[in-house]
Amino acid sequence: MAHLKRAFSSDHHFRDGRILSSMCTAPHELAIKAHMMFIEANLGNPDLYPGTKRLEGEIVRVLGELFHGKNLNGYMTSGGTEANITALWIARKLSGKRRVLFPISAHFSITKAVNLLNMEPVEIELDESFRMSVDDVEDNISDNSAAVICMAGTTELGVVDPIEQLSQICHGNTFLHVDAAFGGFVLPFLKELGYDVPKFDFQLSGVCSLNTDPHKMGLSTIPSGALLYRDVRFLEHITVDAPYLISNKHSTLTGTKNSAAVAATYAVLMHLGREGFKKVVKQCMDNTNYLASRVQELGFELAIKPVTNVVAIKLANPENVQKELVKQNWFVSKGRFPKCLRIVLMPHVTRSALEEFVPVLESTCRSMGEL
Ligand code: 0PR
Repeated sequence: MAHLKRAFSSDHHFRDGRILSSMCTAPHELAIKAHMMFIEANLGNPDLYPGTKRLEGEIVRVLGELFHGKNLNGYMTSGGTEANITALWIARKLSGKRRVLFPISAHFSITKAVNLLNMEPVEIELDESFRMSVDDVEDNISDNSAAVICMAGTTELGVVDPIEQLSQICHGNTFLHVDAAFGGFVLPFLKELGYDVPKFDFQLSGVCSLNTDPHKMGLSTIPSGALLYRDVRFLEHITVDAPYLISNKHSTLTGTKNSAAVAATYAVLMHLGREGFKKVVKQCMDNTNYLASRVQELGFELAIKPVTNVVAIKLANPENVQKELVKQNWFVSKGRFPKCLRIVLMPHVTRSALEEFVPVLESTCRSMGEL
């Protein structure tokens, strides 16, 4: 225990209020309770855990409704990486083709998936709003394309690709997967709060699958991702025989899997409901708008007007500024397109932490000639 305490105290914690880089956050207290209760559950062997399996089915149903799907299928994953790999695995098997179109703003898990599946990456440029360029997709899509991957909330800027147009291009021909790992628990509630949110989910008929991460804005415990797909037959393509199991079949990438987070996710979904999540997203967006105006008043330029709870400040050399801020125990990250300092306004980031942070950002940037 002494070793553990030492290790724990050298970690950084959300409750310190200084982690401004993460897309994960402190889980809801009920999620922690549920997680502990189901600590030995293993949906890799669902025959032993029919109760946990039922919770997973309920989550898929609730998320299906949230994302305007009808009778969607799906299951819980360890997060966005596993979900993205699985979606591309399905697309590869379904189409028998190798070319994958994805924006240069895609999360690096797509590169991993393309690599693992020995697919051929086709990187698509961004338009002037840093979204996947529809023109570039049209120039590159062909009968040889296995899939198009698009983003509903990019990791770096939180922007949403023009999915309605992509859906029209792909419909009936090419598998379209939406990576809403971050945006899935933001966009539906932003819309309810009156923000202008483009369509991104199963209400678009070309969308074949979508993933979202309860362990990001869903306030669940790690590891919690969800993959939803339109057609139950998709899964047949990745199903293998599992002779040791009562059910005889296995269709998920991981075998034994931490399933406590399934209970945690169920608990938060039921406890907060749409109204609860709306409040969480409102607080995050209020802080986003607050930070955006404070830094603009100081003379910084934003990469974009925030569309989700990410503030991206244009800098000549974000890497050096990041290093200086980290030295002062402020954990920020950086973006590439365009070069910027990236701050994610997650639920653990408080207004008072921002009030402390802004003068540090100002003095650091002044001393480095960035302001
Ligand atoms: N898709 C998107 C859009 C993502 O932003 C991420 C991760 C993934 C997929 C992959 O999800 P998993 O990491 O759950 O497999 N986004 C963050 C990132 O890599 C995760 C993160 C978390 C970053 C904590 C920093 C941090 O401190 O940027």
